[in-house]
Amino acid sequence: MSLSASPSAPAAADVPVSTLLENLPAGLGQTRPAHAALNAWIDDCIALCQPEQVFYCDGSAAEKAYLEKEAQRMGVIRPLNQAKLPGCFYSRSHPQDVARVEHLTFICLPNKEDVGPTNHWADPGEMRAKLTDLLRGAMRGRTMYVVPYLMGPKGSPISRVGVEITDSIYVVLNMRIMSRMGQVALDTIGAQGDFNRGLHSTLDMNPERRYIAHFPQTNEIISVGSGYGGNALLGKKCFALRIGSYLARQQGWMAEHMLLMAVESPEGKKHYIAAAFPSACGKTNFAMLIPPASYQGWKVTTIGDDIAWMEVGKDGRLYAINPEAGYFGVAPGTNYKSNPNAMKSIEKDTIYTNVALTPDGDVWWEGKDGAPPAQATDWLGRPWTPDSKEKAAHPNSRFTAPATNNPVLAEEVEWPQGVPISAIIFGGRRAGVVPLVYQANDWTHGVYLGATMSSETTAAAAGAQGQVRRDPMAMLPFCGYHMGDYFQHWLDMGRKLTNPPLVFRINWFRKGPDGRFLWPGFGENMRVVEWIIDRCEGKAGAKETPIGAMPRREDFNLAGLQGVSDADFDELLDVPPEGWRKAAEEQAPFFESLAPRFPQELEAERQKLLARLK
Ligand code: OXD
Ligand code: MN
Repeated sequence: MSLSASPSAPAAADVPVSTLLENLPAGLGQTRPAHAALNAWIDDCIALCQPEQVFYCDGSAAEKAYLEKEAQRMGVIRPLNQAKLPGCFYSRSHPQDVARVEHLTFICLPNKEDVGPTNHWADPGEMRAKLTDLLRGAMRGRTMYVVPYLMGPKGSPISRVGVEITDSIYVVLNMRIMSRMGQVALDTIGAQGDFNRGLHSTLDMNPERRYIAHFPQTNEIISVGSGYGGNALLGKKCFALRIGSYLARQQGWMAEHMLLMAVESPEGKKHYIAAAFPSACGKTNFAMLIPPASYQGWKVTTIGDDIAWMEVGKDGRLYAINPEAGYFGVAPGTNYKSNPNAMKSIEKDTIYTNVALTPDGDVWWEGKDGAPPAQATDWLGRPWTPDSKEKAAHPNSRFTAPATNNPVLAEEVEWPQGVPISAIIFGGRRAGVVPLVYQANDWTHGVYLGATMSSETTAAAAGAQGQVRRDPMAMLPFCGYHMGDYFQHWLDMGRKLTNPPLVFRINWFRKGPDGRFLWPGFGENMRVVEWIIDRCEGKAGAKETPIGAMPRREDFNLAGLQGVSDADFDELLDVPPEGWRKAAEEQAPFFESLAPRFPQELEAERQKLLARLK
C-alpha cells in the first residue's frame, strides 16, 4: 500500500494500535535469551501481562523486514513515497500522546527527600502495586516484544545494557534505530551480566492511566499509557538519563543531557565538545553544524545529539561516549538552511511521527524548505491547506533516523574509550541578559553556571510554552535524584578531574530592543566554537567581566559575518549590571529550595558574583 494510493488518512480516533503478529517465519523471534535472571523476569512479565504471543528480538535484517511488514499490515506505520524517501515510514500517534509528560513522570525511592523538589516522588511499593494492577492482563490479545539493547559502543566499559519489554511494534522499530538492538546486547551481558529492566505497555493510551515510573534502586522502569518517544523508548530519557544519572552518582561517572561534537582545525588538530541545551533548543542543529564559507579547512563531525555518558580517564581528563545510535529529532524548523546534515540524515530509513503528508506520499512540516504544499493531510489526518488556521505538523513532530545516515558522523562514535572533552558548554533560550558567550573562571564556577541555567519552555514537553524556567544543566526533567546531590556530584567529579574541561555558557537567542535576534546562529555558531577552542589552547584573548571571561571584538573572528553590526555585537556581549544583580538575587530561592543538600560552594559562587557586580 502506498500513501498516494490511499490519500485519506484515518481520523484521529482510528489511530491504529499494535495487534498480533501473523505469518511468523519459522524460527524468527522465538529464541529465549541464555540469561537466567533475564528469563525469570520475562516469565514474571508474561504472567502479569498475559500476552498471546512473545517475540524475542535479535536485531537481524530478517527481523527488521518482517516487523516492518507486520507494522504496515497493522496500520501502525505506512510507507512514504519510496522513490523519494526509500525505507521511510509515516506514523501518527494518539492525539493526546505527543510529548513527554513531566507531571506523570515519577522517581520512586523509599525516602521522598532523596528525589528532591524538582522531581515527582512516589513510594516504590505503592507505585509498583498501582502499575501491577494496570498491567494485569494488559497484553491479552497482543504480542509482547522482548527488546535487548546496548547503550554505547560495543566493548566499551562505559556502555550498558537494557531490556525493554513492550506491546508496541512502533516502539520496537524505533528502539532498533535509537540503540544497538538485539544479539549484541545479549552477547554483552552473557549469562549473568547486569541490565536495566524496562516494562512498557501502551494500555489504551488513556492519559488518565499514564505513568512513567523509575525505580533507581533496582535499575528498573515501568512506563504505561503512552507510546511517545521520550515516554516509551525506554533507553533514551528513562534509562540513559534518569536511571543513568542515579547510577552515575553511585558509580562515579556522569550521565548528561548533552550533545557531543568533534571539531577539527585546518591543521588537523581535534577538540571534543560536550554541550547541554534544554529540549528543542537546537542541540541536533549544533551537533551537525556546517562551518561558514570563511572557515575553509575546518570540520565539525557529530558524535551525539542528545545524551553523553562520561567518566574520568587515567590521564585525569573527562571521556565521553554517546549511548545512542540514532536521532529522535524535532522536525519543525529543520530545513537545508538550519541543518542540511539532518535533512540528509532523514532521506532514508527514517520513521516520521506526527508530521504532515503530501498527496504524493512525501512529508511536510512548518519550516521545511520551499513553499508549503497546496494541499496536505495534517498530523491529525485532516485535510490541510496553507489557509488552514492550525499547523500541519505537530510542533513536537519527530523523525527517528539512524546515526549512520549522518554525512558528518564522527569516526569516534565507536571508540570504546570515548573521546576526551576539551570544553563543556551550557546553553539556553534567553531573549535578554545572557550574553552570546562567556567562560567560567574554573570548574566550580562552571558548575554554578550550569546550575543557574534557565530557558524558555518548548513543545518537547506537555504544558505552556515560552515561559522562562530554571533548567539546571538542561537536566531538570531528567535528573533521577535530588538536584542538590546532583550538583554535589558535579563538584566531586571536578576533584577527580586533574585536567578538567573548560566550561562556557552560550546564548544564541538574545534579542535586541526591536525584538530581532541579534545573532544569526546556525553555521555562524562556529565563530563561538573557534573562540572556545582557542581558549582551550590558551590562544584567544578575553576581557574579565563580573560574570566570567568574554571575547572582545579583537578576540573574535568576525571576518565575513553578515548582518551583525558593531552595535549588535556590543549588545550581544553586554552585561547589564542591574539585570545580573536581579538574576543573581532570583537564584536565592531556588538554591534555598534545595537546602540542606545544596552545596555551599555554589552559594559562595553566587555571593562572589554579587560582590563583583557591586
Ligand atoms: C528529546 C527531549 O526528545 O529532550 O530529546 O525531549
Ligand atoms: Mn533531549
